[in-house]
Amino acid sequence: HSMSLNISGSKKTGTSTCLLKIVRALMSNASSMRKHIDYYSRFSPSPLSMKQFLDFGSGENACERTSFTFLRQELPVRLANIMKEIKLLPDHLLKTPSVRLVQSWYMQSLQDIMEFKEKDADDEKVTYVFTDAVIKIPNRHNDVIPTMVQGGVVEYKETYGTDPIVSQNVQYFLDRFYMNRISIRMLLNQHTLLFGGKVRVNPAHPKQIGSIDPHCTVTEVVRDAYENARNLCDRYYMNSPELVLEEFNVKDDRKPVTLGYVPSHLYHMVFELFKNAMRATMELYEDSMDYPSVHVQVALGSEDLTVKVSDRGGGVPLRKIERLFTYTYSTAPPPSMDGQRSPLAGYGYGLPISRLYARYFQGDLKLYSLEGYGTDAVIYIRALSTESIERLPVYNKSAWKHYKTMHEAEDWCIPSKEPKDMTTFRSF
Ligand code: W6P
Repeated sequence: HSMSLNISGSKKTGTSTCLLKIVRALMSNASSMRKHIDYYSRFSPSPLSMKQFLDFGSGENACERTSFTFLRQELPVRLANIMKEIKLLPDHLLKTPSVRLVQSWYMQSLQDIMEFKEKDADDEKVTYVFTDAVIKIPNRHNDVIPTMVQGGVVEYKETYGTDPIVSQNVQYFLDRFYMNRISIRMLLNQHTLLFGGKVRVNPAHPKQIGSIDPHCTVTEVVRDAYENARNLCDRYYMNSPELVLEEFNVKDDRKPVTLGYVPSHLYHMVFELFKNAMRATMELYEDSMDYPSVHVQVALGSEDLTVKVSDRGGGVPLRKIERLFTYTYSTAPPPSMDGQRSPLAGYGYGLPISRLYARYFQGDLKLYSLEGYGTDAVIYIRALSTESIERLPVYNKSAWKHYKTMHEAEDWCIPSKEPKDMTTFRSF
């Protein structure tokens, strides 16, 4: 803002003075941004519980002013924490164009919010303009995931090969980076949906509190995800496995399982699991006209809500399970029919990101496989809205250590393929 004034206000000065002013403005801007990042990164992010999200957005409680004052502190804290962590990446990675581009997006978004630093929260015009700014931020970051994978994995691999320590650090970083991103988008989205329209109800989902359904019917989301995965499957394989769905509600067996949750997060996870289950099934049974069904069990207990997706697609050996959650492994092109990629293969990092969605509210996503038979994929979600609390990365000494610690030798023996001739030890 001040820069454009400077430029238009210096018409009468020579070109060199004008340029000098621009350069000065840019430099002072960069240094003030550095100060903001240093300042806000010293705060720890404040995790919210599902209950807090719900209480805040319900009835007369919802208040744009309160949301404004919370977000103008919390967004810079979450942005600055992760921006500091980006800077801990190995130098050669930091220098890739992709990582630079992502950094510039974060810088711009932080700057957008810093505009409101000294503004009067009681001025309706201020909160109105803030909400407009909040609406615009997520779009800028739409391509963060493919861009980061491009920079952190593809560009890096091409130039430097695969160092296991670097891969481990990249995995650690991407998990924390994406979790931070999920959390920031959650905050921005809640604010937008609650205050961005004329009324606080989402016309498409009037019973939702922003993106949260206080009574999310789990089987409805499961059926929806199944139908959409099945459509993809039918189009590529000309057939698809059936769904068998069961639910168990410990509290009241006559009532469907519901909970306060973000339906789109649940959908994302279950859709990903269906795609994997269907792909495994179709590729194992190929042209047999009959395919074993995908079984889903939904159970609500006192602590957990569990969703298990079971397929009989032949399973995965234990040794290869971990790599399904690895960003660096899963970007390799998957096996394909007729040279065409299966649409069920997704982007390749669907599983690690689905696990982050599960973990975001203190749940988890695990795979249990019986090689030669099939796979159980299990989503765990906290049943209580007071226990569903955002799980957020924080930039501190202990995070710093993860990047800077010299990884020493393995503290487990390496199994040798050719065991020592045991007769050497014979004492008889
Ligand atoms: C597989 C591999 C997999 C990953 C995730 C979910 C289900 C399945 N089935 O064979």
